[in-house]
Amino acid sequence: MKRNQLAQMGKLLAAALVGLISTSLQANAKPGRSKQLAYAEIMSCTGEGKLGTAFLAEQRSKEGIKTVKISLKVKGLTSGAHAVHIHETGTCDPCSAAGGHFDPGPNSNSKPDGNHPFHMGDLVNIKVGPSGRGHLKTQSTRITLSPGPLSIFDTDGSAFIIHDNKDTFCPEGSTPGCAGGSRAACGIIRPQKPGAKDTMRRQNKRKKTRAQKKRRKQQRWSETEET
Ligand SMILES: [Cu+2]
Repeated sequence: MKRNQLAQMGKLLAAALVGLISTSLQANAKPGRSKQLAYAEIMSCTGEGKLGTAFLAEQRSKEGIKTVKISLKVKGLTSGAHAVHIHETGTCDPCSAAGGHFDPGPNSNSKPDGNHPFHMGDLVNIKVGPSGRGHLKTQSTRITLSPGPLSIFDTDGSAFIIHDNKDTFCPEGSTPGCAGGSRAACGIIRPQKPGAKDTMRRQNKRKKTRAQKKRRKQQRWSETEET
């Protein structure tokens, strides 16, 4: 056998070995531990720049049920409740280009006032305080980040839309515009690079630490008052 042929065979064997190792790693991935992450920068629809950020994390139960946790923070919105949905196209230029509500087939109907509130991308309202700031923490089993029929990373991607008004969850468009009306903000959802730090987890950890510190401080105060 010639030296060239031997080298080529060696390369093929190495490639096959790498493939085998990676398949076996995937097969052994523990449910609940393997996480898909994504994020979105929330931009104003009226030219006021960045208004916030959203983080998404998919977790799989032992039974294989996929849940996507969502944490979305915004500022600069009017006080009150605002509709939040995942819309069907990953573009925000202009905000109307994000299309209707994410609702893949076979019986899809992405019209905001049709099939509402049963679109796969329908979420609960975000509550914005008098300061214009709001934080939404929610989860959905209607969508996935990983590949599949409900993946928001389909061929044209997906985007968050925050509306000017609240979603009244009217069934089947019984009142036009009841899904939130005009669009206030938009954020293209992008996959977070593998190996990126889980920002949502870090945020929650920071929040827990702050709450613990506050509790300890309160305890110290009450102890001082008692003595
Ligand atoms: Cu919407």
